[in-house]
Amino acid sequence: MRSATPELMLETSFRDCVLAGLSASPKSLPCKFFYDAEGSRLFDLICELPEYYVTRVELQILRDNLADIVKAFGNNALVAEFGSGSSIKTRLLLDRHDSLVGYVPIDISEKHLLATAAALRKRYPRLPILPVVADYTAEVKLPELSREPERVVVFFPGSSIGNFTHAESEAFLERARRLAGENGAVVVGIDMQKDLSVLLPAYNDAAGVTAAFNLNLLKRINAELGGDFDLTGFEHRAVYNEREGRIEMHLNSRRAQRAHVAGREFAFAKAESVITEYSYKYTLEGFRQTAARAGLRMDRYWQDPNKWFCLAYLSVTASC
Ligand code: AVJ
Repeated sequence: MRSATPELMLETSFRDCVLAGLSASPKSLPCKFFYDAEGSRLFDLICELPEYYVTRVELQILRDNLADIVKAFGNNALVAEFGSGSSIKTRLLLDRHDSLVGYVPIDISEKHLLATAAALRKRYPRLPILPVVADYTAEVKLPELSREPERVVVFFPGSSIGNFTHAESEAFLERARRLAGENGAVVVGIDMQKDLSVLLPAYNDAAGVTAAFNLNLLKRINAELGGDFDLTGFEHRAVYNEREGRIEMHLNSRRAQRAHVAGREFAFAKAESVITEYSYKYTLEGFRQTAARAGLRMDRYWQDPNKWFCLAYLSVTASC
């Protein structure tokens, strides 16, 4: 039997997820498929936008508290990062940490991951860099190490945990806890609830980059799944759902229309919305409770002076 390549498996699941999402009511498309080459390029642009405070503020928290954060990791720690991308934030930590026994970047994009790993090996010749190609929304295993770590730290910056519902976050944190194991820790970036005058522009930027990022999902469906979406027939909308504490990104149909994907037809009413992304915003107490339900104790956290963002250090409490 021939085994499918990861790319083929991803394609199948992209198709299945899109067909399932467009068949549901209300319609939705999964945000994890934003990041093709163009989507990743647009996301990098988002991170540079004056309105998108998230990346900048988290980097500032890391810079301002580096010594403290590194100390919290302890000696001989292994850092495993979910969705490592270019590992920009982690470089700050790796720059300062001689006592790491290894760095395990985990990412779904093999090409990007291996290029990053090669660059990191050049920069940190003595540090074992052990990349793992995996989808962190599923179970992940750590590679064998020559030196046993004293602590496994699962690092998940960027507030991507905000894409998960509270129930999904809890399940995700449980998996992270199992990966970290006894004596381990999970260090996670979370975006805080804040004034809408700050929050809304971050997802409705004046230059329209977020709109392009959102619409790129339809472009990707057209290119990869034989879709025929008219990109001018949909508009980007980002709203804050106060009750759920989340930003919701939608693609709204400007008129009644039909579109085809992989040979199937879908009808859109005028003003009908397709949900493309949730971005949950937390309170400290709310996140503390989610973590606790996953067997993790928020021992400490670091924030910017405005308290817009939070890097939380969660210790494994429950036995694994
Ligand atoms: C990568 C999930 C953290 O929710 O802020 C940015 C994605 N979407 N602008 C976020 C995103 C629109 C981002 N995360």
